[in-house]
Amino acid sequence: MIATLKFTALLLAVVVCRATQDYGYKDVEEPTLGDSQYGSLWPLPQKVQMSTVAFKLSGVSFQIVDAKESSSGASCSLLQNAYRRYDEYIFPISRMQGQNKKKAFASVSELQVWITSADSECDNYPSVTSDESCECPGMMFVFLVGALSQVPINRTEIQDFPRFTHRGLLLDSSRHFLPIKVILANLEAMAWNKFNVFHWHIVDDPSFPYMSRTFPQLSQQGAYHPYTHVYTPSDVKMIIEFARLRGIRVVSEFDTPGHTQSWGKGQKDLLTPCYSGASPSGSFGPVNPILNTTYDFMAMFFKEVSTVFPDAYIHLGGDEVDFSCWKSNPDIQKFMAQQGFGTDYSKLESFYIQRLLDIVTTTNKGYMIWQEVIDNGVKLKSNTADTLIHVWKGNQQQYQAEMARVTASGYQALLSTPWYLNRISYGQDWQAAYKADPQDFNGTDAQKKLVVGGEACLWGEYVDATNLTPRLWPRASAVGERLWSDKDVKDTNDAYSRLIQHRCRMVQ
Ligand code: CP6
Repeated sequence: MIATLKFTALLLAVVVCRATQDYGYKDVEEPTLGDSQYGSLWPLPQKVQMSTVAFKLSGVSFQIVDAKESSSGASCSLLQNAYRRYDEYIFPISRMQGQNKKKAFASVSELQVWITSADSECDNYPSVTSDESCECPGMMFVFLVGALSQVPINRTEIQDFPRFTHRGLLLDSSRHFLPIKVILANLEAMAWNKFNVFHWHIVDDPSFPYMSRTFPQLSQQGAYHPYTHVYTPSDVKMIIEFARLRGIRVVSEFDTPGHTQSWGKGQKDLLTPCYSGASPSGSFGPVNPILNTTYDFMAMFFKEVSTVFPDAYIHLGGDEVDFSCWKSNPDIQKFMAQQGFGTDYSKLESFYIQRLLDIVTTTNKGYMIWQEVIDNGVKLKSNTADTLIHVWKGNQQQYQAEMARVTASGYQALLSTPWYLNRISYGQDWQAAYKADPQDFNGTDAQKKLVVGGEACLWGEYVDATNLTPRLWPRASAVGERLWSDKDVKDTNDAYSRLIQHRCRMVQ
C-alpha cells in the first residue's frame, strides 16, 4: 500500500544508535569497514540522492502529519497507527521523559505524508497488487547520533519500489509452539526489513495448534496442549491485523498429504493405515487418498481456512510424501490397479493433489505448492497465474536448474533453497544469503519475469521462543535486501557497514 510504504521508506533511514562504545562494536572481531555513503539505509532504496544541506530535527516539536493534499488522513487508522509507531522509533525515550524542552530546534518540525493513490487501501488487506512504491522528496534523516533533541540531518530524496513482489518469511509453529508475542515481534522485524509475506507453516506432523471452528477436535487432540498451545480464532485475527497494519500478507500453510501425523489424532480415518504383512501395523501414513470422506473433510476444512485467512493465496504443501505406507496397504494397492497407476505412487499423489486443487479452486483462492508437486508430474490444469511453485531443494546448481524448469513450464516461481536459515554455521554466513539471487539461472527474459521473489525459512525442529529471534535476525535482513533492492546492489563491504548499523537499530 502506497501509504505505509512511502512512510516506512522515509523513516527506516533514521539511525538511532548511540555512541559505539555503548553497544559493544569494539568487541566485534571483524575488519573495520569504511562507512557506507548510504549510512544505515537497509534495504537500500532504488534511488537515493543525498545533498549536503543539513537540517536539525526538533525532538520536541517534531511531528508526523497528513499532508493537506493527501488522499487519506485522519480517518485512516492504518496511517495514524503508523505515525505513532514511527514517532516512537525516532524518539524512544526523550518524549516520554519530556527532556530537553528548552533546547528545541525548529528547523524541521514536520514530516508530511502525502498519499497519492486515488483509492485508499486503509481498510483493505495488502495484496499481490498493492503499490509499495514511494517518492520521498523533501527531507530524509541520514544521521542521528547522540543527543536526540538536536540532530543533524541531510536533505535527501528517495525513490523506492521493490524488485520482487513476494518477499516472504516462513515460521513453523508445529515443531515448537510459538507464543503470539514471538510472532508479533517478528512481524515487526519483518516490516523493518520490508518483508511483505508471513508464510505461516502453522501445523505439521508433531502438533496441530490451529484451532478450527469446524473441527475443534483437531487441536484438542493434535496440539501439544489443548488450551495453552493453540491459536484461537481471535489469536489468528490479531496476528493478521498486526501484519496488515505493516503491509504484510499472511499466507497460511496446511501441508498435505504428507506431514499430517497430528491431523490423525483428531480426525478418524483421515490417514492411511500402514500394514505389516497382512495386518494393520497400528501406525499411519499420509492422508488416505482413496476415500471420499477424505475429500469431504478437505472441502469443509479448506472452506473454513479460506474465510479465516483473507489472503488470496493458500499454501497447500505437497512436499516429502513418503510412499512406503501407501505401498504396504492392500486397499491402496487395489485402488492403484483399478486406476491403472501400476506401481507409480507419484500418480496416486498427483490424483490426491489434483482433487485438492479442485476443492481449493472453488474457494476462489490461488495456491502455493512445494516443488515436488510438479517434479512428480502433477498436471495443474488451472490458470498458472494463480499458481506459485515454491523451490526449496538441492544445491545451487540443482535449484537453479529447477527454477529454469519451473519457469520454462510457464509457472510462477518462488525461491527458498539458499535461505534455509534454520541451518546454522559460525561467522559471517549472512553473506551467502546475500549473494544468492532468484533470477540467477539460465532462462529467457520471459522466464525471469515469472520469478515473483523468495522466502527465508526458519523451520522449527531446533527453534523455539528462546532462540528464534536471534537465529533469524540479522541474517534474514540479507534476504530482505536481496528481494527489495536492485539486482546490482551486491557490494558486500558496503552492505556490511549498513547491516551493522541496521542490526543495532533493530536491537534498539
Ligand atoms: N517440514 C516440512 C520440514 C521441511 C520441509 N517441509 C524441511 C526439510 C529440510 C530442511 C528443513 C525443513 N521440516 N513440512 C521441506 C519443505 Cl533442511
